[in-house]
Amino acid sequence: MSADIYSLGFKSEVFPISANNGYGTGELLDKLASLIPSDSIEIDDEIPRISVVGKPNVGKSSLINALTGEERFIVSDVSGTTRDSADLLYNQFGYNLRLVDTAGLRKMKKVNDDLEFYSTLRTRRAIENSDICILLIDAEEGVTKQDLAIFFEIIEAKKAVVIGVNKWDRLEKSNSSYTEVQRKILEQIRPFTDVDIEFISATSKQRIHRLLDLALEAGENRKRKIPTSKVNDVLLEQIEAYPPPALKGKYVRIKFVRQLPTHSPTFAFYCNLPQYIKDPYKRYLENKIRESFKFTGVPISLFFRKK
Ligand SMILES: Nc1nc2c(ncn2[C@@H]2O[C@H](COP(=O)(O)OP(=O)(O)OP(=O)(O)O)[C@@H](O)[C@H]2O)c(=O)[nH]1
Ligand SMILES: [Mg+2]
Repeated sequence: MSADIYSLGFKSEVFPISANNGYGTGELLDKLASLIPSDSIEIDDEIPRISVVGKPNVGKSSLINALTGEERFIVSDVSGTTRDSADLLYNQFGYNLRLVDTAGLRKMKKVNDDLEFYSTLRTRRAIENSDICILLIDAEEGVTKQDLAIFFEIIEAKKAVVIGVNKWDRLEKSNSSYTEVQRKILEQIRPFTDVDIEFISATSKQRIHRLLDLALEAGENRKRKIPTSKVNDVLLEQIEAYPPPALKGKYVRIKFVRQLPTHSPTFAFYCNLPQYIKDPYKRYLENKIRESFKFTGVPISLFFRKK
């Protein structure tokens, strides 16, 4: 090996390492990384990863097949057809993203056989591993408990989300259908209602690209970073207009706000008595952030620190 390296004209460097305690391995890895030409590494990070999630039989595999125009994933009437997550690179029509088909997530109570237990775990992992989730719900059934459980799982994982109401072709529509169905969904997903909803049909391909565009937009919103000066300009004014209520005769003063450099939007509020800021006021601040900046489809975290 070393003879080959010399014959290729490489200069060698010696790195003392220990495989037992890891001594020196960091330096070795740094050196190796520096030797790999950067254009030979695929920067996977920049390709958004979109998982299609939802309960069994809602049309997840159908949606991905409709987008790709291929019968790549098995579609059937039998609930639980997809047992494992599978992803593909989607680069048609100018898109460049990863699409992940997942197993229908059931309520834990119903998960009784091993196979299903594992597909549930894998779906959870698919959510964890994605940037954006398309939550499909069934137009005829509306939002069920199962849908809500998945929705809150996405929110908990701090992923971007958009809701697709699938099998829209099956509904008798009146003019008020859209707004009526939308209103009901928003009612059910409270308090996090800053989410886009699109009505689609995977079988007739109706509005499926519109749904994908909204998903990508939510992904962009998740990456949004607001400059500190702007955050302070906007929020300190709102805070002054409606300050946190005094507690036990003590005034709570928020002095400074900034967005932290995290993967999903996180804001830190620096104040004299962080523990005195209660949930209703936190909701007020979150609403003001949402009104002032575009974070549709994205959970926001707020932290209160002493300063
Ligand atoms: N009418 C109508 N039927 C649909 C639509 N999308 C899917 N279906 C049907 O719904 C059934 C389930 O579709 P799948 O794509 O297998 O659903 P899935 O969510 O992948 O299901 P699992 O893998 O079992 O979780 C199939 O019979 C599809 O033909 C739609 O937009 N309209
Ligand atoms: Mg499937």
